[in-house]
Amino acid sequence: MLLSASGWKIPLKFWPIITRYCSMKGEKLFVSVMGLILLQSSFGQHMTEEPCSVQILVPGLKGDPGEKGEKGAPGRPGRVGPPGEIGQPGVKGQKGIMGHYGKMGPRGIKGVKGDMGEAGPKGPNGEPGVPCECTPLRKMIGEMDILVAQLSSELKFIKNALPSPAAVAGIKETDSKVYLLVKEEKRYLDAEIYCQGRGGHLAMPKDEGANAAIAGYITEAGLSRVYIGINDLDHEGLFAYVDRSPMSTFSRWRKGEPNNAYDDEDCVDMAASGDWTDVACHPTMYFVCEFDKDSM
Ligand SMILES: [Ca+2]
Ligand SMILES: [Ca+2]
Repeated sequence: MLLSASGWKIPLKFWPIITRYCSMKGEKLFVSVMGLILLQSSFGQHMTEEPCSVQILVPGLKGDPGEKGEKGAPGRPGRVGPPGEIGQPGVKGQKGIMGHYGKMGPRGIKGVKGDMGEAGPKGPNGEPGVPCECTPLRKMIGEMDILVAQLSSELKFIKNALPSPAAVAGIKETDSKVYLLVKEEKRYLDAEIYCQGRGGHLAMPKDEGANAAIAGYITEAGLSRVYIGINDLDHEGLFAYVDRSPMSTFSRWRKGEPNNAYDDEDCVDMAASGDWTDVACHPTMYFVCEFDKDSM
């Protein structure tokens, strides 16, 4: 609203903005209210002289309320609120479907060796051998096989018969027997057990040749007498060999023997001379074992 300023007193609350329009300079100036007060005293006499007019802009009375405006645009999002409280655990869901197979894992440790498989099919025949003059060689090999077999059996016997070298005075043999003088004092029955444990018996001389061989053995060993395999343990006065074979016609009783002295002589020893004597069975003495060559 444009109002003339001459003679008007303007309340402070309506201090206006004064705009002076100057036609000469063609410019618009804004002057403060304080300037307006000064103008009030001199404005009347200058109005006719200056080609300017001053107009004061003053807010008018409050108008009628306008029509309601249109709804504005949505406001900006508010600030982020504080974290909420921890919720209650939910109900366990149902098991899901099986996933895809994973990657192959690392190689495992070596397993236990399996059982032996069945024998495979028979292979093809080999190429025919080259002919040679093999007859002499075969004969030699055959003879060597026999020698090896004999050595093996003798070695087996020695291993079985010799408990310790000091206990044995070597071996003696005839065409069919091997005799072993054992320098280890034993009672008669223990001596027989010893001989049986090595595949033989106490020596059983059944002819002069065998008796002489055993006697020579005793003599060479420097002994006076040894147990041999003859006794009358089953029937008093009826002597037999320790393998229960009967006495033959051969015997070498010392003169006056057997006499069953003290009614306690059921076993037999042989002297270095080859003579036999019936003696008690419980004293300990050396003895001679015999072994059949056929069974060795
Ligand atoms: Ca007797
Ligand atoms: Ca006697």
